[in-house]
Amino acid sequence: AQVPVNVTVTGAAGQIGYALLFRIASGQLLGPDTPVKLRLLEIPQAVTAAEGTAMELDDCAFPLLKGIDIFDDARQAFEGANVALLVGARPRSQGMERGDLLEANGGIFKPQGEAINAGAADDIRVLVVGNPANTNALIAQSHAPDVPADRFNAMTRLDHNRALTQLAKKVGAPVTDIKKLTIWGNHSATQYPDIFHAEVDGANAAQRIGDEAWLRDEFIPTVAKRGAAIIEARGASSAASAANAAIDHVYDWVNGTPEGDWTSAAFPSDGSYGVPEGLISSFPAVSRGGRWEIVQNLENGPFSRERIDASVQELAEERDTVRKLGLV
Ligand code: NAX
Repeated sequence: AQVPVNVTVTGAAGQIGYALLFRIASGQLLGPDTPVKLRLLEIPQAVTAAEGTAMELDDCAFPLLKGIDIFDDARQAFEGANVALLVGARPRSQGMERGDLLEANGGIFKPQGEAINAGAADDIRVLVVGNPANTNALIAQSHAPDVPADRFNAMTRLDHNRALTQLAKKVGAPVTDIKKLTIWGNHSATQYPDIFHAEVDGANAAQRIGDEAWLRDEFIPTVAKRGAAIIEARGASSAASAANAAIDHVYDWVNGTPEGDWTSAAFPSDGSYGVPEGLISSFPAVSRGGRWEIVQNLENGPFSRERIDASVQELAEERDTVRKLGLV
């Protein structure tokens, strides 16, 4: 029998955790032939709630689920981890400045990076979901010097999937007809969803739409502010869609992206497209042999360039802030 893959999930008792764990255990993260063991990390106050979720996971009798362990200690939780989904984070509270938020999250992602460095498996892949995701990933990565930097990703797949559906609705096509969309930059309001290289059933999306006002005033803000719109409508932030995006991201990372298409993922820049090396920025990306590659040689006009640069600038500022705080 195949050796189970150890999947560590932080923030397991939260709302994304609740939507995520059942899908991992059912085989959707790694595929229908891969048994998994779950290692759940929570803060001590939430361990009992995580135990409740574990009881429900037991009650599903998932054939692929080979064990569940619950921890309130990062070192133990990441021991032997092959995949780590870093969902638990410190949310912004009223009156909190960005620097305070980054500092509070540094208190979570620094020790988690150290724990990954100390005990995770050699093939560890880390996806950071907890916000501010890109810079949290940078903090964790910089405290895991023995792990290749490109194993630390941040999630922009939810933004990507949101953009797919908005574009599909606009042109009246199924989402499966849309290819080569890109989210550039930071998972924040400055992100740039780019349709200039996108295709609708093989035809260029931007040309087909031919309406820059729609792009500028509707599409981009709708995608970038979708999280806030969900909170407004649902009274709670995106959870099932965020979990779905995490599943999509890791599945593609491990199994590869389909031929003739790409997706969006944030990982350390190699300097492509003028994004400073090391910043964890979202790119057009294909996965081959278990590694992300940036799609090269895309021509970006001034409309795109300006927006990519603004989001990357924000990432650079976040990095400078955490550098001053001694977190990277
Ligand atoms: P919840 O507040 O429901 O759950 C977070 C859980 O994390 C809580 O159970 C908390 O006890 C736990 N936690 C806190 N500190 C921890 C630590 N040091 N170790 C382990 N667990 C810890 O939030 P939820 O709605 O699940 O969202 C989780 C994170 O995802 C938030 O930071 C949120 O902003 C972020 N999101 C990121 C998205 C993305 O696209 N990248 C989209 C969805 C979501 O907004």
